[in-house]
This record gives sequence, C-alpha cells and structure tokens, in this order.
Amino acid sequence: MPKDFDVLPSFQRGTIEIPPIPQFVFDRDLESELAAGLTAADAITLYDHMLHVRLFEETIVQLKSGRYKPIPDFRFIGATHLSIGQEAIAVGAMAAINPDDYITSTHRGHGHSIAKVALALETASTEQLLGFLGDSASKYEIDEASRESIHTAAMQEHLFRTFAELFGKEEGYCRGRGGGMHIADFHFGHLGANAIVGGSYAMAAGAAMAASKLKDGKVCLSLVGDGATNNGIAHEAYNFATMAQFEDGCPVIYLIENNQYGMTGQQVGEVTGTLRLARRGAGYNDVNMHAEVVNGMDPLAVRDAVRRAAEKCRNGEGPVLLECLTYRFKGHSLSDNCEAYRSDTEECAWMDVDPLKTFPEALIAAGVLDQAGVEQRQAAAQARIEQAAVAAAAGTDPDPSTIYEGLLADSTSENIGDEWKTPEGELLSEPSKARRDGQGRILVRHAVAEALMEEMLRDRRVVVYGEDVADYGGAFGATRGLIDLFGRQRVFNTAISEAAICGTAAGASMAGLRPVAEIMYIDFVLMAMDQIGNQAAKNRYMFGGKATLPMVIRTSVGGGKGYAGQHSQSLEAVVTMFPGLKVVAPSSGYDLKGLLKSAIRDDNPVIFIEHQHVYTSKDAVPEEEYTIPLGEGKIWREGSDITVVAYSHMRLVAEEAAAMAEEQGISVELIDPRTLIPLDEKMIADSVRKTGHLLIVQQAPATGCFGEHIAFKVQEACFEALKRPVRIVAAYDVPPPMAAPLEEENIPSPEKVLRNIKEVLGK
Ligand SMILES: Cc1ncc(C[n+]2csc(CCOP(=O)(O)OP(=O)(O)O)c2C)c(N)n1
Ligand SMILES: [Mg+2]
Repeated sequence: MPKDFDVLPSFQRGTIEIPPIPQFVFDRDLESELAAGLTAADAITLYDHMLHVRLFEETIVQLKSGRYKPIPDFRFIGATHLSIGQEAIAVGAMAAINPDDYITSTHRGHGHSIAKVALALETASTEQLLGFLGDSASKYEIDEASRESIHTAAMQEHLFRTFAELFGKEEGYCRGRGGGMHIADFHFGHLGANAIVGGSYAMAAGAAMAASKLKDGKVCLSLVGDGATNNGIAHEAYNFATMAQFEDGCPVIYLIENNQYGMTGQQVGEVTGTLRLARRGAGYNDVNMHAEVVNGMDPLAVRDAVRRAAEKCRNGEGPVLLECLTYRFKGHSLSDNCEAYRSDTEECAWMDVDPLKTFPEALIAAGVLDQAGVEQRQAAAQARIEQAAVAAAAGTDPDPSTIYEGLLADSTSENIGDEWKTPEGELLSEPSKARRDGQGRILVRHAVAEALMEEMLRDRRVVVYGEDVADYGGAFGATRGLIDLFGRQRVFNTAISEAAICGTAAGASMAGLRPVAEIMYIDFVLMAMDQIGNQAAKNRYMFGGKATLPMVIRTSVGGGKGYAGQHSQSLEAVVTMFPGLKVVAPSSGYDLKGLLKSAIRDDNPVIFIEHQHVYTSKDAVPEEEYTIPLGEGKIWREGSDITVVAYSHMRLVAEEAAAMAEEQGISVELIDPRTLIPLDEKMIADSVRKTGHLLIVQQAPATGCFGEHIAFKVQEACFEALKRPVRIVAAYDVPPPMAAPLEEENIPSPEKVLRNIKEVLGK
C-alpha cells in the first residue's frame, strides 16, 4: 500500500526550530470568568467538589490515626496516598471534559475519582442518575419527580462507594478488590487508577486511539505524576500517541500533576535535567504536543487549559501535554512526614496558594458567596462525607467464597451477528483465501492471516498492529496482505515499543476496540511485562469484574535457528503465571486458525503463542468457518502405555518420538493441551488414569516451567494412578546457546523424547 511520502536524502544546513512552550497563559480571575460566562452556580460547584476531595482525604488522615470520632472503632488499612493541596487539578480538569470522556488515574487518585464522577453527575440526566444509583436508590429518600433529589442521592452514593472501596467493602466501586489505589468507575469513563507509577500511560493512548477509530468523539484525560514522566512507558506512550500516521490525531491529554516530588526525589534540580516537564513535548512532534505549563493551584486555569486541550483533541489535533504545577501538603503517604527532604519555607509558600484557601476568598471577593455562605458549604460537604464514611464502615465484607468472582469474563463476541460487520465499501480489495494444495493444505502462517482476515471482516472493531505488520506483513509474513484489504486505519505499524503495543491494546480493548497486537518474538514480551502482567491481566479483577478486555497479543517462539539467548526462548511460563490472562500455544495450522478466531472473540486478554517452525509447516485448513474453543486439549494419538503431553512445536517432536516408540511396541497417548490457560486438566488426568505414566515435553528450560504446573495438576488429580514418577523433557537451565551442537543438545529432539519415554516406563 503506498505511503504518503518518500524518505529522500536531505542534508541542508540549518537549525531545528522548536516553537516556544507557553507557561501560565491563563490570565483571568474568577470575576472575569464570571463575566465571560461562568455561572455563580458553576463556581460554587467547583468549590463544593474541591471541598469533597479535601474533606474526604482529611477523614482518611483521622481514620488512619484512629481518631475519627464518628466511627471510633474502625480500623483503616490500606494505602494512604493523599492529594491534599492538589484538588484544583482534579476538579478543574474534570469540569472541562464530558461525562463520558475517559480518564486514567494514579495511586494518588481519590481526588480524580471523586471529581470525575461528581462532575459527571452534575450534568447527568435523571435517567443516567437513576442508572448510576441502580438498586442503591432504595437506600435514599428520593422524590422521583425532582432531579435535585435524585442528584443528591447519587452524589451521596458516589461518596459512599468511594469510601466503601477504600474500606474493602462489597459495595465499593470495585467490590473491594481494588481499594484506594485501584478505583475505577465504568459508568462515567474512569478506566482506573494505577499503582504502578506510569502504568496507565499506554492504556490512555490506547483508549484514545479506540475513541478516534470508533469515532465516538471521546477524549482520554490521563493524569500522571511528575515521577511517572521519567518511566520508559511515558516515552513510549508519547511516541505512540504522536505517530504521524494517526491522521486524526490521538485524542489523549497527558496531564502531569507536578507536585514537585516522586516519592521523595525532587523533579527540579535532582532527578531530572529540566525545569519544566512540558519541555518534553518537543521531543515527540513538531508542535511540542501542544505542551504548556499551567498553574495547578487554580481550578480555573486548569479548567481552561484542559478545555482547550479537549477541544484540540476533538478537532483531530491531539495529543496534548499539560504540566500543572502543584504541591502535596502531606507526605507521600501518611508514613512520610516530609522532614527528610523538604523545608518549612517551601511548604509554607505552597500553602499560601492552597486552592481551598484562595478559591473561597475569590468567591467572596466576587460576591458569589459571603463568609457565612462559605462556611455553610463547608459544613454541608463535611456532613455528606461523614454520612458516607459511617455508612461505608457498616458495609458488607466480601464473602471469601467469592474470591474468583470478576477474574474472567464469560462472554464472547460470538453472537454479534452483522452489527459490526465491515461494510464492503470499506474494503480496498477483494478478500481472498490462501490457495490450498491437493490435500487442502496451506502454510501455517497463511492460516494466521486468514483467521485475522475473517475476524476483521466479521467485526470492524478488530484492528491489527505491531512492529512491521503493515506493508511488510510481519517478520514471519503472518499478517501479509491484510493492509491491502483493510488499509492503514486497521492494520498499522508501531514503533519498536513493546510496552506501548501491549498497553495500548489493553486500553483500546477497554474502550471498545478488539485489538490484535503482535510482539515479534516472545523474548520481547519481557519489555512489556508491566503492561501484560500488571495491567491487562489485572484490570478486570481489580476493578471488581467491571472492565472487559477483549484483546489478543500474538507472539512467536523461535529456537533451532542459531539466534541464541534473546531470540529463542520459550517464555510461556512468564505469562501463564498471571491470573486474568488466557494463554494459547497451538501446534498445527488447523488448530491455530480455529483457536485464533476464538481468542479474538473472547472477552478476555489472550496471549497467543505461535511457533516459527510451525509457521513454515503445512496443514489442512478448511476454508469454511470454524472455531475451536479455548480450554480444550486434543488427543493426537491414542495409546495405552504412557501419556505424553506436548504443546506448540514440541507436539511435532513428540509425534515423531511416539511413532518411533510404536515401532518398538510402546503405545503412546499424545495430548496437546493447545490452551495452557485454561488447561484441559481433565483430558490429561483421564489419560494418565488409563496409562499410569506421564511425560511432558517442552522447549522451555526445566526450572519454574509450565510443565511443572502440568505435573503438579496431574499428581493432584490422580496421584494414585501414577505407576512411576512424572518426568519433564525440557531444555537445560541455560539461556539458549548459539552454536549448533549446543543448541541441538538444548532443544528436546525426538530421540531424546523416545529415550525418556522408555525410561519413564522402566525400559
Ligand atoms: C513502577 C513503580 N515504581 C515505584 C513505585 C513506588 N512509588 C509509588 S508512588 C511513587 C512516587 C510517584 O511519583 P509521582 O509520579 O510524581 O506521583 P506522586 O506520588 O507525586 O503523586 C513511587 C516511587 C511504584 N508504585 N511503581
Ligand atoms: Mg509527584
């Protein structure tokens, strides 16, 4: 597919001109904002919600100390990362976006969460308010005819759910699974707070990308700390979001809450080389990501900046980078009293510009409220907070028997019918399937492309991206041809940026796309482990079973090609260890196509492990529609003496060994689990009950491997059926070596498998 421009040699002398980055452009005060259209009621709303955030967190201070009088016996556990001092950002920003816009938040996110929902409730319709309240509506005395009455109840319920989450209660936003550092609320686009510093950077870009591709007009506001901006994922996400090929921009606003410190490391003068983090925007595109520096102690300035940013994003000019200067008045958490690393002078100077001091002063100066009015707002907010805290403390403790609830979605996109079908008019060429040989066989890598093509035709939410997957068709040709059919909107290259690839897939999947991302070699998933293990795997459970992540990460395993330590590993055990992921490792073209289609339709994150030796083999693959359910193994060969379990390429190796064994009078039952998670434990155990012997064959090294898990599950299920110890044929506990004799020794061969079959049988 032709690109818009060629990269021609050009060696013109000159300088790179970087446009200036504006600072503190907002030059209005409350009075001029009122004159320009802000209503007095809106101004009071800003104040009210800043109060809610402040008083909520001051309550936590008291709860932690055990001196909160309304619930004196309550024992508060969990993290205490308070944002006292930073309220102007949370409230100013949320007042500037739409109720259904997305946000991502941080470990210091109570304010974001309180403000996001509170501001959304302000403009929500009666129907939306009732929808938000759900069954909880019955707890409140509501006059159904009065929106105000319903709104009051919804706001109270919101504060209650927030406390309840912090208290680990079933009624909490995430059913007590997430706690204060992992609050999310999917009614109003809160995609989750993140306790991994920088952890949501890529997910925010992914959610924004989804909004852009689905053309739903949403933006994603991603709140990040100053400390987070130095993490690798920040840079990968900035680059991802600014890719020139996103012609409609990527509607993400990165709002850095620069409270001057990471935990204790100081941004200016210590852990970075720059005075302003907004300057980093200059590194990513020629408009500096529209970066600017904002007074984060002024809710009106933040509101103004985020408004302009959101408008830019909606106009297709995103992303935007805002640095809001602020300060946390408390320590990093309540176990930090700040003495070790900051001065009284500094603290006092910032407290002078405390928004909870300056904003009510401005309200009084502008005649919006008088002193009594301010005090009345404070007292009313305090009463709401107290009522919510007391009610939440009396909430329901989760029943331990529900511990698995919310881990995996049991839904798929199986029954979507034609709703999301790709319209023919959107196709750039005629869809065609791979040409079969006389036995109906195709190369396995063609089976990958065929599965992708079929699923992309069936569902326009399926997008394919990764390194080199577009014009080139992927390092192994598995995506070749897709771009000619679907265009660059749905098949696109990314930078070499594994964490961004996986993290954006997670974010995009939470925002309505069904991404299929490619990681060239499984060795490189280690670059993306936070995104896979801490984000994609956990988001559903941590957020109380409310998030759905229909995403697939396809990756390949090498080995046997002399590529050595970093291109030949079998790292399946690195991904099977995270509850919340499904893991598939097919060994034939037929299985691969059917399983990949199921993986794409599954509503859970699936790691789909292909094998480079399998790609180049041929297999009979029907052209007709079929899928294979995840979690079902396959018996490749029935036998009675020994069960051999092998997956991915090792199934083919084991097959050869089984054929040799048969010639020697040994009957092998060969099982390919196909899906590692969930594992078809029953099929394996039933077989072992029949044969009494088990050999597991894998390409990965022995220690800490997935084979050990299979062995454990078998002894758990049918120890009594085992006549001899289980054995695992594995690679040695070394990084894959390059030299051919070493590599051949390292990867299990049919001969080695046969030898082990005989040894297990005592022959
Ligand atoms: C990847 C990672 N490294 C370290 C930590 C420990 N930690 C938690 S919060 C924090 C400071 C984060 O600083 P910043 O991004 O500025 O946010 P702030 O706490 O100032 O709001 C650190 C180091 C973590 N949670 N995640
Ligand atoms: Mg900070």
